[in-house]
Amino acid sequence: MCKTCGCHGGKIEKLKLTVEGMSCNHCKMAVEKAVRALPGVMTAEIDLDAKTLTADYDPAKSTLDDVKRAIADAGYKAV
Ligand SMILES: [Cu+2]
Repeated sequence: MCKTCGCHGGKIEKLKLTVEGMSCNHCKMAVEKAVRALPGVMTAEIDLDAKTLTADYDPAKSTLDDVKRAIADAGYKAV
């Protein structure tokens, strides 16, 4: 069983991405909000100093490409 949401389906995976273009706390919030809005994303956390995003997500609901696209749509670049 999934500890995060209590559901029985899906396998939650972790992803780590470098995000370029963030310079302040507002950028951090914007990227986190965009990624969290995706279906299947449980958590999204930005480390502004390291420029990294870590997230727990269900790859059956959103793919890595979906996450990258959401970041791009918010105005930043995932590498
Ligand atoms: Cu900013």
